[in-house]
Amino acid sequence: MPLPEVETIWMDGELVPWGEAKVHVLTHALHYGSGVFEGIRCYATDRGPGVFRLRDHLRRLQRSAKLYYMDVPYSLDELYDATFAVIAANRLEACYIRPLVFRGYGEMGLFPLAAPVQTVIAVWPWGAYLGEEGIAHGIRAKVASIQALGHTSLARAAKATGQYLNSILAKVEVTKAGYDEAIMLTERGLVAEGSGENIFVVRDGVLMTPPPSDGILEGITRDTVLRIAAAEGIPVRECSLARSDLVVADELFFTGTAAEIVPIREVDDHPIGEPGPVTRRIQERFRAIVSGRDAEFGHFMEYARG
Ligand code: PY5
Repeated sequence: MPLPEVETIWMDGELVPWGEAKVHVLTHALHYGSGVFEGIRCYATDRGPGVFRLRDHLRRLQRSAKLYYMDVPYSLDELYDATFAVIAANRLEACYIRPLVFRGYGEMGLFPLAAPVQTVIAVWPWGAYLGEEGIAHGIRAKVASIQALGHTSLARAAKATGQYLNSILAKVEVTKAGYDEAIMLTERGLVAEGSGENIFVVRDGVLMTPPPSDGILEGITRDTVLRIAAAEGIPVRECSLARSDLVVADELFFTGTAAEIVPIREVDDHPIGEPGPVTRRIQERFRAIVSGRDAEFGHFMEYARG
């Protein structure tokens, strides 16, 4: 992708020019998907670039690494400062942030513990992942035929690169069929999540979302929505959902860092309608938080130190 706005990437402790951030073709992660990553957003605020829940994302990165037997070779504070350094080096106010920790060159077997662990933090301007129109009026979603992998197949709680082969199959399947995003079911047929988003259902004023035990990524936007709901007095239930719960919902929406909060206006060709009042309220509160204008959740915005 051409990124004329971005000049520099943080790689293994240094800022390197965009074109020099390279790896060998025998990098372990390239062959086996042995990497873990994060997706984080930085927003323009009156106090300068503000990163949404940066420490929480970096903690999840460390947990993902642990689940795949990797030690992140940098402390949380080092990664925190590196994130702001690469944002500043590229003179960006708002951007997407992609930390990646992966097994590098040096081992071709499946016992990878001798391979070096490499760390990069890339940033780039990234608009609404499912489109501005989607945020405003909702998108069309479809349940994919490919299932979400369960707890017996891999470490579901990890955000690992290889796990996204599953999401790619779902996303391509529904996109080729003319839909905007895929919904994946568990092996037991329960609703898990989107290809890169968590999912919420509103019915009779109650906000519902599947629990982590149903094999979802514990999304940081999901957690934020649960906290917003508590603050706004919206009743919440974390509970398993069947496919039919989607069709009879009053409102449906996806949450994720790249996507943000995206209403679903149609699921499996059943109309849900224009974004409803609960979705709108949560979208508005989220927008206030990420623009640095929400006193109660002000601590979710993090800024360069010193
Ligand atoms: N579920 C999956 C499978 C995800 O990939 C993501 C995030 C989420 C849920 C939501 O998690 P969070 O709210 O913490 O972002 N997906 C990435 C993102 O940056 C990659 C999308 C291309 O949004």
